[in-house]
Amino acid sequence: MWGQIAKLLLLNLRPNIKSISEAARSMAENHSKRGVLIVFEGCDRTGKTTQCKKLVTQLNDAGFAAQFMNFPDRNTQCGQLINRYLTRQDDFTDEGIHLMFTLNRWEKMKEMEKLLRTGVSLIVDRYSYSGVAFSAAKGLNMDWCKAPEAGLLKPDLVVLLTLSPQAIARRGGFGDERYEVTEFQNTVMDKYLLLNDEQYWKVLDADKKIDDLAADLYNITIDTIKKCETNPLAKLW
Ligand code: Z5A
Ligand code: MG
Repeated sequence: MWGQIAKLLLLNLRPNIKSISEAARSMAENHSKRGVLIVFEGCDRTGKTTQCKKLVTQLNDAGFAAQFMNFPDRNTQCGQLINRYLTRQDDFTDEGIHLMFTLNRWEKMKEMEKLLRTGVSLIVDRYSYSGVAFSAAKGLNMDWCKAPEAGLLKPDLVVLLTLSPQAIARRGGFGDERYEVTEFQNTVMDKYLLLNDEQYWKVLDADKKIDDLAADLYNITIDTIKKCETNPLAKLW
């Protein structure tokens, strides 16, 4: 008799068990969709900040959760020291300022990971590749420069914006900050190209109308979201 009761109970419960497991699966699927990490790199005046901000607006307007971030983040304690260095109010050794730029990224890692895991895509204006390319352009060893960046979140996509010398000339003069010197910027581009990894980098000529480039970047971003939103987060390098 107890066996029959158990059988009846099981038959009655089966549809519920099925619907519970379906709901759990669908919850897990939704939950496992994370935000994507997209980084913009390139030399001075290639339009990184312009494009990052435009992209975030386009994504938000289309209903995607997305947020702008930039490095150096001059608002943190470490960022304020970096700002004093860039604006020539302070001086540090090349090694010292390199580590400060890196620390500035580590300061933001918990916040970035939390946002990505809750489904917010991050559109980031400069990242570790600026750190390595600028310091290596000053003569520091590239492997030494990469070492303290190891363990930071790895981007799903790096967009390297390039401009020909003629196109740069049409964008007006440099500002007053350190590094805003043509020859140095050329060396930085050589170092960027050494870091280029075709598996997750796209090198794009930025000599286009702002809106045309923004449309291309939006399409690339949507492809990246579709491709990467269920992948686990990865670490550099
Ligand atoms: N640095 C480092 O050494 N180590 C690190 O780890 C990191 C950075 C993270 C400050 O960075 C410096 O720190 C930087 C690298 C170093 N030094 N340099 N060079 P920053 O990001 O604060 O630098 P910035 O002052 O913002 O400059 P920028 O980022 O190079 O500019 P941009 O963002 O690429 O360009 P933009 O501000 O979007 O546009 C520049 C102008 O061009 C502006 O007038 C736009 O209206 C115009 N523009 C933009 N797009 C177009 C198009 N398509 N056509 C025509 N005109 C355009
Ligand atoms: Mg900028």
